[in-house]
Amino acid sequence: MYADICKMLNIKYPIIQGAMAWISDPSLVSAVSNAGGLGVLATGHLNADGCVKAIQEIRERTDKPFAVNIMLLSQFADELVQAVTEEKVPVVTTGAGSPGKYMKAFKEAGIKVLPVAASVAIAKRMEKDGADAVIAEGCESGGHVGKITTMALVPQVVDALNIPVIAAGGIADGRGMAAARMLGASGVQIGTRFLVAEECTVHPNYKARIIKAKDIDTTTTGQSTGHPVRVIRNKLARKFEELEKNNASSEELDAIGRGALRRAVVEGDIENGSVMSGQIAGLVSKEQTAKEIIEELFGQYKEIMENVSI
Ligand code: TUI
Repeated sequence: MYADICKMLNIKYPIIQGAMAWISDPSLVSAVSNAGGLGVLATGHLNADGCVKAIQEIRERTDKPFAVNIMLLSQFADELVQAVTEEKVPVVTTGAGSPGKYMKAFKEAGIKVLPVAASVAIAKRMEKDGADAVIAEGCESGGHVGKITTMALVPQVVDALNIPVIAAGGIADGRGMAAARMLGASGVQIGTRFLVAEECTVHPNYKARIIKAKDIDTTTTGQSTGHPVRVIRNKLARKFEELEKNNASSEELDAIGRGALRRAVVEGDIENGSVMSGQIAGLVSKEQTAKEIIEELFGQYKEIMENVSI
């Protein structure tokens, strides 16, 4: 039930903002939390010092609960975990790996842990390791993705687990929220729609590209490296595709990928940078405040639920 996750996380709406490296900073996180959702700080681009500074800034901007995401492929994962446990943040989400070895430290600090899982087997392992809820993320999502769609993944994870499941991937309006609820989800995680929030500090070129995007504009690169990433198709993505077709080594691909997200997010180079985006970008049509986004989403969701018939 959506109400249960609100109670567990002490938030007004069952809407969690997806962590986006370089993008979900204290400005976006505090805006989402102040609007009654759960803002999530991305730390994929930060070390422990940067993370602690960002947590302090969030706390200056909001007294509402927020989360910190630990991207487990980060070279700083160990020190980031230490930082969030010392700071005793209310909630941690994790991505791109299993947080098992950190679970004890999170629990001892009284932190609620919501790992992202992209398959049933990994979701089950996370429940066993002590997760409070699992975020089931379908391959419609932007960034690092698994192989299964949200529609197929969420009900299978719901049936396999006894803890709440948050649906993620391909959700950007009240219809998506209602659909997730029908699949048995206890809440939703939304990234792409919050990319165009007024409080989101991503480069204006990036926002404009998301707003312009059509349904078929994303692709996944890096399949051959074992870390597929969903991005808007551009010059960089085409270069990746070409190299992968020619069996380039993962070192070569990594070298091209390095710094690419920063190039798009900070410098606004949306042709040669990595413009990570979910497939739902085609539905995202205008810039709004985080509060407007959340209230519109929940308003649409409520209207659907009140008028639903067989
Ligand atoms: O983590 C994400 N999305 C991301 S992270 C990111 S930064 C990045 N940049 C370049 C290359 C790679 C990453 C951009 N987007 N989403 C959560 C997510 N987690 N999706 C899938 C998973 C996942 C995958 C494997 C979770 C657990 C897992 O476990 C593997 C295992 O064996 O335990």
